[in-house]
Amino acid sequence: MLTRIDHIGIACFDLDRTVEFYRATYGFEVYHSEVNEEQGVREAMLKINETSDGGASYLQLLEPTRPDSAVAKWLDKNGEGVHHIAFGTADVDADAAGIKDKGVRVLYEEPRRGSMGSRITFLHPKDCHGVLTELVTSAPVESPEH
Ligand code: CMX
Ligand code: CO
Repeated sequence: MLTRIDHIGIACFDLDRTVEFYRATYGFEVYHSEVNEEQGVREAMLKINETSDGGASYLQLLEPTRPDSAVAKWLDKNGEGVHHIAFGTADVDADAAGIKDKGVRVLYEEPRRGSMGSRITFLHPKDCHGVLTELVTSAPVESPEH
């Protein structure tokens, strides 16, 4: 069951400048940052609030690390902006299977590694009314590393 908005993914050209915008404008601080080579991103997670399912909602700021990455390709075409939304669930495998049965393309056979040791998969935007949609199960114990 999908129980929260886990994050909104925002593509940017310059992660440090974008982080500074969110800090200076809204007072949001970086909760966690990492490079995910498989996804081709350098990212910062800004925690916005905790949620009633025991998780939290974040903004995920994304800068591409290589030109052939999904985010680089999207930035070339669209410029900066909202790239995807992510719903949180306790069981990404079960939710992805159930959604696949409804005829929506799930992009990965098996969930892959996301931020902070989470397990993630994506639904094709063309099957979701134009919205690239991610499903996330957080790691059992979140251990932020800066
Ligand atoms: N939102 C909405 N539509 C999108 C999109 C997005 N983020 N990315 C691509 N599309 C649309 C394109 O506009 C294009 O539409 P048209 O055919 O009408 O022009 C169509 O989808 C195909 O796009 P493309 O540019 O040819 O790109 P690809 O098909 O090569 O890749 C996708 C699209 C969704 C399969 C790819 O971006 C992907 O695998 N995404 C999942 C991984 C990812 O996004 N990782 C980065 C985030 C990591 C994280 O959150 O941790
Ligand atoms: Co994401």
